[in-house]
Amino acid sequence: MKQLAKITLCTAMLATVTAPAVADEVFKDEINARQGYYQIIKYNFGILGAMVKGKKDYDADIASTAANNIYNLSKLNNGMLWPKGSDNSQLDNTKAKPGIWENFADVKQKQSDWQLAVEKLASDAGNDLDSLKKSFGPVGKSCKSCHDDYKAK
Ligand code: ASC
Repeated sequence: MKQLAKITLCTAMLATVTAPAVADEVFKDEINARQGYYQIIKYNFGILGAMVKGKKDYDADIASTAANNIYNLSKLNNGMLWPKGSDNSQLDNTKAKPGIWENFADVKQKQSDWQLAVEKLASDAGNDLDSLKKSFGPVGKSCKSCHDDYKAK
């Protein structure tokens, strides 16, 4: 019995040592959820981008809906989707860099800047194409500033 207990303990310890293979599974729900979140933002932002670039006719209702969708999404509390260690130095299924957790104050600042830009976009997008164009650029720039620093290519 003692021998069995030892074997069991050793097996458990070995499982802990080889845990990185399991890590992908540990944060899978969080990573899937945050990627889905950004996909919905991208879908809505893409509609606005097509209007801004003249690839799609400007439609005030659609523009307003898309911008307000992004605004509402910007208000989600997504803190639970960013567990420490769910980065691309540990995992293959994410482009999130470890710097996110090392410079968290900067990330939060960038997020709140983005929210402000999105709020303006939501109030302007349905007015006319010129208003949409003016407010669209700063949101794209804000997205990019975080991606440049914290999202792998
Ligand atoms: C998009 C998209 C982004 C941002 C960014 C803006 O449409 O998918 O990540 O705009 O490229 O610069």
